[in-house]
Amino acid sequence: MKKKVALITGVTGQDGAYLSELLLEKGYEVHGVKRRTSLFNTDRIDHLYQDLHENDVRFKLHYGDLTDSTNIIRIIQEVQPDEIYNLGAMSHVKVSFDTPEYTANVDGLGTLRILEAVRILGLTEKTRIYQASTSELYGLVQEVPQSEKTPFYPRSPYAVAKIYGYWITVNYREAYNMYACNGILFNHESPLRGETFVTRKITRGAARIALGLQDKIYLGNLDAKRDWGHAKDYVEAMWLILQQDTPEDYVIATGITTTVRDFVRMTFEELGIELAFEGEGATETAKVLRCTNPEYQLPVGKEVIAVDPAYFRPTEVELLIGDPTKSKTKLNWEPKYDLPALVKDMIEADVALFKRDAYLMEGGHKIFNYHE
Ligand code: NDP
Ligand code: GDR
Repeated sequence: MKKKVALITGVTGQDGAYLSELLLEKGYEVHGVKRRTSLFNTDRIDHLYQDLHENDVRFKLHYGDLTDSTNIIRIIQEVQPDEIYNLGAMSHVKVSFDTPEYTANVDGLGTLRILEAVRILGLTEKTRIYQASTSELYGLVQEVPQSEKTPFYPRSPYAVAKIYGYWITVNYREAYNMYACNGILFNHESPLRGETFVTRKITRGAARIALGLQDKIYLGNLDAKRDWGHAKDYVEAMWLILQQDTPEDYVIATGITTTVRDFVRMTFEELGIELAFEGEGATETAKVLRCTNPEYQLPVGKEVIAVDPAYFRPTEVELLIGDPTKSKTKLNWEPKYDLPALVKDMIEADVALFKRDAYLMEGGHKIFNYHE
């Protein structure tokens, strides 16, 4: 059978890395779009790299950017993909308030550029397109749990840009009969999660505090509730969405919601550290109540969490909880990781990572750690 060819935008991101692994395991030839950066930014996919001089290279990177139509057209023309996964985005909700126009360009118009390129190149019958839509579209709560039928009410420039991406995908499907689908994915995390998203900020901060490398973690809204899953499970759903007889949109979620505060609690408990929360809003803190892990020397009463209002968002999404009924029944998709398993995976990876830092520091190396 002819090997399938996939093109992934956002290949250097969390999902791009897991999806590349999955597709390579399935025998695909995988092409990724990466941006030119002044330092290497391929840490997450370096283990997949193949020297282009080898035979049968199945993983190839192309320089590109979703803001550049001619570049997108050229790459798609060259690659002639059977499947495109449009994962590239300015994906940080808080940062989108600082860069709203850029976010609209990449996350909104970027989606249009992919769809238009496929149309211009006459590939509408060959190429299937996955659009990385998001639970952020639901924004201000209209109903819970949120399903494919729940109305949208975006609450950030990111979500407004993504809503354009959502609808232009639906429109091209209907107007040009394209196989183009939205995966409305709820938050998904992993050891590869970007360091400034809240889960990773917590797991890496907790690991560093336990190892004596950091004093405390400053966070924003601890009351926000998210439906968190593992990115490994969610990329499987992306692939399934493109393997169906008809193109449709799907919610991908666990159906369970948890506060940021409880994510903090679970992370520290995984390290054998029990926390006591006190105060509320901008004055809330968490201190060590008990530390049962002899490896970590944390005194009782040490403050490890404080709220910094700088992390509050001008408009917040307070509650997300997805209804995955459609994906469970139609795609037969079932996540393998629950939240405790996700927390364990993330904290174990961060402890291992920062033990290496601690070791290097003992040897006299300077390690700088930018944390936001
Ligand atoms: P990441 O932020 O980890 O990765 C984003 C990727 O997009 C990176 O490879 C980044 O490149 C690339 N990118 C950014 N700007 C551009 C641009 N102008 N042109 C081309 N590529 C660009 O995100 P995730 O992997 O977590 O998410 C993947 C997609 O899914 C995103 O579209 C996100 O909005 C969406 N999503 C994510 C969810 C989640 O919980 N993770 C949930 C729902 C949707 P670089 O490495 O150079 O920065
Ligand atoms: P989100 O993820 O905005 O849901 O977008 P993030 O982890 O950034 O925030 C989740 C919730 O935690 C609260 N929060 C903090 N967030 C960050 N980043 N830093 C903090 O210090 C902090 N303290 C509290 C936030 O206010 C928020 O309520 C992610 C991204 O991956 C999007 O691209 C994706 O579309 C959605 O998930 C689904």
